[in-house]
Amino acid sequence: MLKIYGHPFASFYWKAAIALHERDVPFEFLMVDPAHPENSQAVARHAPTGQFPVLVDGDRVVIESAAIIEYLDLHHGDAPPMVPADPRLAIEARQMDSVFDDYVMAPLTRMVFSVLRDEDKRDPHVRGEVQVALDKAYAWLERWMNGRTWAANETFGIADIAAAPALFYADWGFPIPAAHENLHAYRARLLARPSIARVIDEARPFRDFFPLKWHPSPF
Ligand SMILES: N[C@@H](CCC(=O)N[C@@H](CS)C(=O)NCC(=O)O)C(=O)O
Repeated sequence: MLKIYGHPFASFYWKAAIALHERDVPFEFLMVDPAHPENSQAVARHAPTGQFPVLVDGDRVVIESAAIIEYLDLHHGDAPPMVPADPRLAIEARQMDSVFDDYVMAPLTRMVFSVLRDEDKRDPHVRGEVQVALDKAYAWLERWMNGRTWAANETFGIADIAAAPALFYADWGFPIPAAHENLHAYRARLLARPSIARVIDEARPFRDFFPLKWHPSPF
């Protein structure tokens, strides 16, 4: 059986888990936390900075959420691929996966790391810079989602998988402005999808981990 290292609250683990659920692939979940040092040691061996998700399929180890999703498309489950088989369509899917990872998740992660520092070591400029970055990303995505149901090729896929944790957590820390109706409607569509509702549910017991507590929890 496939093994996957991760943590139920971790956004990039969500990406792999959503793809597994979409493809109805059974897997063994290996929790990366202080109670399971052997799992942390395994991800430290497999991934450059010990980051997860890490997928183990027999002798094959795959790291990086997007690569894991593409690996699952090829080797596990028989749902439509999360990255379209047509390379012309795959461009838009990969483009939007990167947009959500790099311009939504990355600024939010920067804020999280800043807050996790000791108070006297925090950079006071980070919150404003992250707000500016997310304002730009939200405005761009509001235009992009105009007339679209899903983020790429009008088919649920890797772009929406990346969007789910990015928009879920970013909106918690830095609420999407109410005027961005397309983006709000898209986020609601994502959260209603069974594979995504499931990872949100599995993360619920860990909601106190979220360090940007200036807004109420959406759980
Ligand atoms: N580019 C990686 C990012 C993975 C990542 O940042 N994972 C987080 C959890 S969601 C992590 O492992 N954080 C702990 C660490 O970096 O030590 C991917 O797409 O899988």
